[in-house]
Amino acid sequence: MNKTRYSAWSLFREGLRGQRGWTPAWRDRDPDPAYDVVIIGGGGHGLATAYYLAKQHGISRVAVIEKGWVGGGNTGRNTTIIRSNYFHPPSAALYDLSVSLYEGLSRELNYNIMFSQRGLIEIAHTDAELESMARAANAMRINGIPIELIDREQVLRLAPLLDPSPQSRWPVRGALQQRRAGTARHDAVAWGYARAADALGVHIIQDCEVTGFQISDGRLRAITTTRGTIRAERFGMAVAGNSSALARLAGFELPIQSYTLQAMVSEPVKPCLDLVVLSSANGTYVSQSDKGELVLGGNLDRCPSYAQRGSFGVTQSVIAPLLAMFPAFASLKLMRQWGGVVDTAPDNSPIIGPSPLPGLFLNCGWGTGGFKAIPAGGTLFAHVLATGAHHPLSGPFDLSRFASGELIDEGHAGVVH
Ligand code: FAD
Ligand code: PYC
Repeated sequence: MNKTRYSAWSLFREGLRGQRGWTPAWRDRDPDPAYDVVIIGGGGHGLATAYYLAKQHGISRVAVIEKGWVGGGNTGRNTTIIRSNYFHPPSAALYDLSVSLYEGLSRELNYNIMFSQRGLIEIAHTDAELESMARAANAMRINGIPIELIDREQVLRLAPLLDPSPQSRWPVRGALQQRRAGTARHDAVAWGYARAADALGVHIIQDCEVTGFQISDGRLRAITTTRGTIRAERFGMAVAGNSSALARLAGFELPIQSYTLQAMVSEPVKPCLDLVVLSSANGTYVSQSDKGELVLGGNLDRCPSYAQRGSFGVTQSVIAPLLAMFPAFASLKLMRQWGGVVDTAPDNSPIIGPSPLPGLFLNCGWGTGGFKAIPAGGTLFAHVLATGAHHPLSGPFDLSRFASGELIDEGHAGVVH
C-alpha cells in the first residue's frame, strides 16, 4: 500500500515542478514466462480478481494481461450506476455483496473512488407498472434488499425537474426507491484496484494482446500474446465485449451476444439532480456527475457489433423520452457520445466459473450492468481461481445453467437491455 502523504505545500510544490516527484500508481511490467494465475483483461473485474487473489488467498504470482490500457474497456466507458435491486435470490446476494464492498472500497484500497450513495428511483408511469413494482419490491425485501415504493408526490419532491403533468408522454405515477444506490468514479475503481494489486506483487501488463491458447493433454497450459508466450497453472478470462471471440479461439462457444451500449453527457451545469433516475418502460436513465454534466443512456443498439460508438437512431430514442420527462434539459448542449461493447447472456446474468477447457475460467456476460458488480465479481472469481471450486455465491452463475435450464432471468431488473 502506498503510504505517501501529501501536504498542501507538497501539492503546490509538485504543481510548480511539473509533478516530477510523484511515482506512478502501478509499475508497467514486462511479462515473466510463467505465473500461478494469469488473468486476461485489465478491466475492473480482472484487476479486482488479481487484488483479491493476492490479498485474500496469498497468491501473488499473478499477472493481468491487458491488450490496451488499464480501465480502457467498459470499466472506463460506463455510467457508474451502483445498485442491488435485482429479483432472484442469487442475484440479490451477489449485487448486494457488491454494494456493501463498494461502501468500504475507498478505505480498503486507500484510494478515493468517490462512491456517492445519492439514491436511485425507478419510475412507474402507469398503474400497471406500479402494481408490478410493488410485487418486485416485496420480492426484493424478502431477499433482504431494502427497497421502498414511493408515490407520485414523493417522486416529484425528490426530482422536481420531472414534468408533473398527467398529460406528459411519460407521466409519473410512483417509483421504486433504493437509498443505498448511487454512483462512483469508474476510472478510480480501476486505478485503485490496479495500484493495490501492484503493491501486493501482481504484474500489470498493458499493451499485450492475447492471440492464442496452447492446449496439451486437454488442458490449457499457456497463452500466446503479442509479447510472447506465458504459462500458468490457471487462467481467468474477464474480457467483456470480447468473451465469445476469445472463447472461439480457445475452441468452445459461449451463449453470448455482443452489442453496443451507448451513453452521452451534456455540458456541465449547476447541481439540479441529486439522485439517479431510471425508467424501465422507456429504457432511459439520467444522473448528474460531480462535474455537473448530465449523464444519459438507454437501451442497447440491437444490431450485434464490435463498433464502440452506437447509432444515431438509438441516440434519439434515448434523448426523446428523457426530454419528455425532464423538459428543462432541452436547453442543454450535448457534449459527448460514446459506446462500449457489452456481452449479454440470454438470461441477463453473468457467467462465473470453469469453462469447457480445463485450466481456463470465466468471468463474463455482465451485459449492461457489471460495473456495480466489480468488487463482488472479483471476490467470487478470485475464490474460483484460487480453489478451483465455486464460492457459495457463484455456483448458480455456472455456465452449466444453460444446459440444465436453471436460468436466472434478470431481464427486468437489468433495466437497460
Ligand atoms: P472491461 O472493463 O471491458 O475490461 C475488459 C478488458 O479486457 C478490456 O480492457 C479489454 O481491452 C481487455 N481485452 C479484451 N480482449 C483482450 C485480449 N484478447 N487480450 C488482452 N486483453 C483483452 N454497469 C453498471 O453496473 N452500471 C452502469 O451504469 C453501467 N453503464 C454502462 C454504460 C455503458 C455505455 C456501457 C458500455 C456499459 C455500462 N455498464 C454499466 C456495464 C459495465 O461497464 C461492464 O459490465 C463492466 O465494466 C465490465 O467490466 P469488465 O472488467 O468485465 O470489462
Ligand atoms: O446496471 O444500473 C445499471 C445500468 C444503468 C445503465 C446502464 N446500466
